[in-house]
Amino acid sequence: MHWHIFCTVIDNYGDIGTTWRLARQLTYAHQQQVTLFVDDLNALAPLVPETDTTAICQTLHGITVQHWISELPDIQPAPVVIEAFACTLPEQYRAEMVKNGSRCINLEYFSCEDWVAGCHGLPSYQSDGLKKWFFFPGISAQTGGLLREENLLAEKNAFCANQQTQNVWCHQWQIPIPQANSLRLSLFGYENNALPDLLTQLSEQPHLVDAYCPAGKLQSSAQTLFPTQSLETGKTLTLGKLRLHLIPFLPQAEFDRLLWLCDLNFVRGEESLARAIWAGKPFVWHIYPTDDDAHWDKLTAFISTYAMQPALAQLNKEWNQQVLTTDTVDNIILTLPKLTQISQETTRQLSQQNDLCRQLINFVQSK
Ligand code: TRH
Repeated sequence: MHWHIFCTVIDNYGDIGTTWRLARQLTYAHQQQVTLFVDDLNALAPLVPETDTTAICQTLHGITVQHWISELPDIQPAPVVIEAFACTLPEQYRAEMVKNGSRCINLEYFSCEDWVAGCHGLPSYQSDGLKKWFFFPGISAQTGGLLREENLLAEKNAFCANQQTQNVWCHQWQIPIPQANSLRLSLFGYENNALPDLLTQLSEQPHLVDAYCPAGKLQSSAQTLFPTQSLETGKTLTLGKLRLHLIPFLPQAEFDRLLWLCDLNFVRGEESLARAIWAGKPFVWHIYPTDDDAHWDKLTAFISTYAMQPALAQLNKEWNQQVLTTDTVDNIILTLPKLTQISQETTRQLSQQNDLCRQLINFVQSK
């Protein structure tokens, strides 16, 4: 079956990150033919370094990527069209969809709020007769699941069990090999005023800490701790027992391994959150903040649905408030083995559900 996926990049990497991952899964795991229409190739390039940001149309990893800048070339709509995150389809194309009887899915943002289960899978009636449905990612059985590659957990287990593989991988991606028995953290996030406190509290722990911060917004928040240093990718900064590694932004296909390498993962947005869930390690989610503060409801709903342990829930809240209390980090460190065990078990349980791509295909076939 042929699929067209439309994505407008609002900000950051979440929109393109999700649609690119979906395109890959449809192509590789389900042998579907996919064209991804995206309006900003510069957002795709860090995730897929082979991207030619000047090409109108290119094939990347078996997926046709069409730069959606203005008028689309004269193309027939596919039988299934994914309108990611309620982006607006081109008028002419939409009219053709109605004529052809294409099915349109509005792939929505991940959320665990109560109303989502009631809206997932509902038809969205259109005055021009377009056949359209809502599809919501989620972690409850009443929602559409999360994207998860078929062999993801097996790959993760193999990586985590093999020190040599980890070292080779670190070397390949310019990531300093963690010190023996250190506590390892990944730090992906938006700017955050709590970062200096977090790093200071970690540096005062009795054991060594390796913190990996990929190039991006959060790196700049470390500046107040290192006022005389320039924060360049590739550098390692030292504070007491802590080493802060400013590492390159990785291709999307490698990002999981950073999470697998670490004991505690800080992520942001919905796409990296899903990856942190599959990593089976305790994590802290810096949710994308909205002007109307709706993100707090979303965060609270997630913490409750995921049944996050209190110490971890506390750190999640404080990280989003950007103020840490003194014993929050201590509580995490003290309970880390237990938190890890629980995270692994939750991941195992969630992986019993069909992943989003499988659920989406089943849904489309049922229509
Ligand atoms: O980039 P984000 O902040 O995207 C956000 C959210 O999706 C939010 O909901 C949306 O409304 C807003 O943008 C406009 O966070 P997210 O969703 O986690 O996407 C990050 C992607 O970047 C994800 O696919 C993982 C990937 N990534 C890499 O590929 N390499 C890296 O080194 C890192 C750190 C991330």
